[in-house]
Amino acid sequence: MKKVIKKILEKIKNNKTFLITSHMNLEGDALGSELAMYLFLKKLKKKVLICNNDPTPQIYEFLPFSRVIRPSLKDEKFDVALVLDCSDSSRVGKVKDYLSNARCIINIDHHISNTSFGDINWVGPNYSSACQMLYKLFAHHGIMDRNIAVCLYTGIFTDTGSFTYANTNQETHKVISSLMQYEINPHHIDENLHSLCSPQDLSFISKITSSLKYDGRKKICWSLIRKWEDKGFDLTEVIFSVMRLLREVEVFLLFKKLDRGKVRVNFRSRNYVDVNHIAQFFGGGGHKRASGTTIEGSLESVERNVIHFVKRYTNGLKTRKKR
Ligand SMILES: [Mn+2]
Repeated sequence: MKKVIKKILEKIKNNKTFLITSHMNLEGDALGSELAMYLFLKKLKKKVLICNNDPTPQIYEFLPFSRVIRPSLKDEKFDVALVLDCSDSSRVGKVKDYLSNARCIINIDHHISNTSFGDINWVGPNYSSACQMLYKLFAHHGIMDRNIAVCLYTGIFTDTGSFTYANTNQETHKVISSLMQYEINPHHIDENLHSLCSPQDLSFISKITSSLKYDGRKKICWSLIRKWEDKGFDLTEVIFSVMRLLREVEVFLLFKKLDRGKVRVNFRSRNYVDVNHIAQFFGGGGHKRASGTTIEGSLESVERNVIHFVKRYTNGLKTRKKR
């Protein structure tokens, strides 16, 4: 057993009260890992609370026990805070205030940009998802049931783009195969996650995808969004999945205008470009193939600076020709 896994299991064994949290802008891996950890600790008869900065998006309400997640806490004290799928302690938002109520912070994450902010840090950039890391942790303990399996499946499913991204490997499928023993229903999970748009949502998406900017020579595709609409689902992923249909594009970007003169930039790459590296240059981070950052400035100036920088990475890049 890895030393750090042993350390985490010991900390869990020797303590009673736990706080679980994750990053802002919740998605499948954040919520899946939180709820799986909650159920695991409950099985060990621990006192557990989950608290998040943001409300749970509607599409994830099907996850077992999603209703236990709290928007705030009183002045509860905790032995241990578990921060999951979160690269940086500032990304937990207002929950950061409660982290100091814990005597020990355990940081379990797969972002390559993780800042190792915990007292115990298990950072595994080779894992597809935080959920795949938790599978390993729970397996050492021999604890698994259907509800935990549904949560872990959902996190792995969403973070691998339905098992299609480059972070999907043999180990990922082995874990999924083992989770399938618990009679989870992949079709039901997929339906909850992907049958989600109203006709208005679809026209918003089509507005964005019909005004894409595209630099074929530089293998870059991007979109400027002046009025971002928060939906009950992860619209960013939906738009990227449409953009990915473009052949011979390597880097995909979304520029979203936020309040107070800020712009959120999301990056995705297909095969070669390290977008974690690019996002880190602009003060953000994430993974090699998916990352993001928030930059101050007008939409146009941020677009100009970022695209100029991205071109350094795609210049002269030969992408695979369509056969
Ligand atoms: Mn993740």
